[in-house]
Amino acid sequence: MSQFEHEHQGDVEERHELKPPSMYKVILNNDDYTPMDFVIEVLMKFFKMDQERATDTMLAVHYQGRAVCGVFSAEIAETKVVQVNQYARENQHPLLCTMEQA
Ligand code: TYC
Repeated sequence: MSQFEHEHQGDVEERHELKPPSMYKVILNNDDYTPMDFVIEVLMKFFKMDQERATDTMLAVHYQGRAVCGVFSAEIAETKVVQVNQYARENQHPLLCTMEQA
C-alpha cells in the first residue's frame, strides 16, 4: 500500500501523508469483588460476545489478571472504556476497563 497520496493542481504538487490510525487494545482487569455474571453481561453487552466467548474471556481475566476484549481505533476504544466503567459504577462494582496501544 502506498504511504503517500499525490495531488496535482496545475504545476503544484501537494503531498499528503496517509497514516493508518493507531489501534488500541481494550482490556478488562481482574478484581476480587465484581460478580462473574456481571462481567459476562458486560462482555456480551459492550463487546458483542456470545455467552460462551464471554464466559471464556471472563475466566481468562479471573485466572490471568487481565484479558484483551477487542482492538479498536482510539475513538471507539475510549468510548468502550468510558461506557464499561460508567456501567460498572452505576451498578456499584469496582470492575476496571483500560486501554493501551496495540
Ligand atoms: N474475580 C472476580 C470474582 O471472583 C470475577 C471477575 C472476573 C472480576 C473478571 C473482574 O474483570 C473481571 N468474582
